[in-house]
Order: sequence, then C-alpha cells, then structure tokens
Amino acid sequence: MKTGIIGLPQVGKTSLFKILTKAHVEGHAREAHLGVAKVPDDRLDKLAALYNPRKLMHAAVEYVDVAAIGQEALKDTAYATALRSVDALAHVLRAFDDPAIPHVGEIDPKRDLASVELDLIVNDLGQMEKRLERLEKELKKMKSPELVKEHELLLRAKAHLETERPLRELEMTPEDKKRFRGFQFLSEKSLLCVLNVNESSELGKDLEGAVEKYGLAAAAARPNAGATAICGKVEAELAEMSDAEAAEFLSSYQLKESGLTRLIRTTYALLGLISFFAVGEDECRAWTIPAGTRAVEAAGAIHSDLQKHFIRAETIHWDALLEAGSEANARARGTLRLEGKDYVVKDGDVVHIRHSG
Ligand SMILES: Nc1nc2c(ncn2[C@@H]2O[C@H](COP(=O)(O)OP(=O)(O)OP(=O)(O)O)[C@@H](O)[C@H]2O)c(=O)[nH]1
Ligand SMILES: [Mg+2]
Repeated sequence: MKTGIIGLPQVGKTSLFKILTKAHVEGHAREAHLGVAKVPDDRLDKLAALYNPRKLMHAAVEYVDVAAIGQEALKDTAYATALRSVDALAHVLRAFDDPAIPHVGEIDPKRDLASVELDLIVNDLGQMEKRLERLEKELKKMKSPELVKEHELLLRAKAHLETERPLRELEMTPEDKKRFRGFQFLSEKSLLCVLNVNESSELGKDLEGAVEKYGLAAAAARPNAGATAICGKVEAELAEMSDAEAAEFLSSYQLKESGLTRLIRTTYALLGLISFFAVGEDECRAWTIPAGTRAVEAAGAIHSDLQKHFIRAETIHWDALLEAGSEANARARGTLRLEGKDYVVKDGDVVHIRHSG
C-alpha cells in the first residue's frame, strides 16, 4: 500500500514523511522521496512477547513525499506520475502558527483543502477530455459495446467533476472502477486530511477537537475521506526517543498514542484494510489484507503456494491466544478453531495455514 503526501508549500509534508519513515531527507529535491513506515501494532508486540521469535515483522506502508502541489507542479510529468501511482492521498493542512514560515494568506485549512481539491479535479478533467477526444474518434470508426460504456462513464464523470466534486464521491459499479483503473485519476483516490496543529499544553484534547475546530468534520464524513490531526513538532521530538521515554512524554501531554500511530490506523480504516498475524518461534509477523478477505486468499498474501495447497486455517483471535497463554492451552479450551477456505478473516486473527504443498 502506498500513500502520497500532498499539500501546499511549507505545510510540513517532508517533516511528516521524515517522522513516518525515519528517513533522512535533504533539501527540496524535485524528485519524489520514497520511504517505508512500520505499522505500529501493540497486538503483535504482545504476541511476540509470548513467542520470543527470532524475527518480528510489522506490516509496512509506503509513503511518497512530493513537492508542493499546484497547477504548475501537476504539469510536470514526473510529478504527476509519482502521484498517480499511489493508492491514497494524505493531505497535510497547515493549522500551526509560525510567523517565520510563510503561508498564502491566513491560516485556513478548510480553504486550503478546497483549493488543493480543485487542483486534483482540474487535472482529472484535463486527462478526461484528452481521453474523450480520442474515444470519440474511435467510436466513429467502430461502435463496440465496451467503448460505448466507457464513453457514457466518462461523460457522467466529467459532468460530476464540472460541479467541482471529486471522483471519490462518484457512484461507480466495480466494472466502472475497472474501466477507470488505468487512468489513475487523482481525485478518485481516498483522501486523509492531516491537520498539522500547534504545540500546546493540552495537546491530547486539542488533537481530538482539531477536526471540528477547523471545520473539517463535514469533509471527513464524505465518501472515501477522513481526517486526523498531528503536531509535527511534538512528533519529531517523539521520533528521537526510546519507547519508554516516548510513553512518559505522551502521558505528560495526556496522549494515549502518538499521532503517527493514529494516522496510520486511520489510513487503514479509510482503505478498508485489516491485519492478521502469523506467529511462531521463528517469526511473528503482521500481514495486511482488505477487510472481507477469505482465508484462502489471506493464505495467498503470505505465499501463492499456501493458497494453491490450502487445506485449513487454524484460527484464534489474538487476545484469546494471549489469554490462553499458549496454543496448546487454546486447543484444550477449544478456542483454536479449524476454518475452511471461505472463512472471512477478522482483524486481529492469528492464522496458521495448513497446506498440502
Ligand atoms: N512551528 C512549526 N513548524 C513546523 C511544523 N511542521 C513543520 N514546520 C516547519 O515548516 C517548515 C516547512 O516544513 P517542511 O516539512 O519542509 O514542509 P513541506 O510541506 O515539505 O515544504 P515544501 O516541500 O517546501 O512545500 C520547516 O521549517 C519546518 O521546520 C510544526 O508543526 N510547527
Ligand atoms: Mg517538502
């Protein structure tokens, strides 16, 4: 899974990227920065304490940090290509005051959101018009049913964009979505708004209330969208600390978890992703799958051979396993179940694939 970090100039995109991926980034490179963030998961950490494995593997999310967005930037092919390849967008919105760091006009995340959204829409409209032109020529030569359907969809989508609404709010059948896949339209991508707020003594409360305070609750409730808040300054300090120091620091701000943990979790929810675990003395590992995945396809996420030779999935929810203390205990209690290939894997399941391969 890949998330693109977008936003206006100097809002904290690269800072967020650095904290998420712990990458060292220099200057304002024109090319996109790529990095991987470990998905924090204390369920996996607790399971690892039970198994003491040689290897502990958290799930990972890729992030792409690009230069500030705008009509000019989007005309750059390399820039547009880097953005089109992502699955979701994290839009960093400036809500912090700092006279030393310039911003266009007053601090107004809602206005900035609308302005960037319009950039995405205009870019998609441009692409759509190009495709429509070619398609209409093709249709004059030959009227295949598939081309006719694509034409109808494009016209409907264009009318939708012209009312300044993003494609992520357009109702589409799975077939329509497939027709659009190759275009990688920007306004079709799921969008997470990330408010970058001021440091404060009551940061826990402030973070919780930020979406409401800056008038983004309605935007966050729209289809395929969400919103969360972080304080870049505090997160940067947290990133430098040991786990124990970080825990103490968080509680001094009345925070239960870091903003990054929340950000990554919100992204998972937005994209409809869940995690299941594979555990053992060798390795404890989290795997990411879309919610609603069947056991046999979940096996395929680990290895295609496991999917091919799938027999059963030995399954237990992570907390039931912890409570039992061991798989043997869980088996004795009957909380370790044998599930068939149609079993829908739940978030937090521990799964052993039994296979014949
Ligand atoms: N006060 C304050 N300053 C911040 C915060 N986050 C980032 N900054 C500062 O804002 C400036 C810009 O930060 P960047 O992370 O480079 O922002 P950017 O969005 O990547 O900027 P461009 O790529 O140039 O568009 C830097 O000087 C940061 O130190 C914050 O939460 N509070
Ligand atoms: Mg930057």
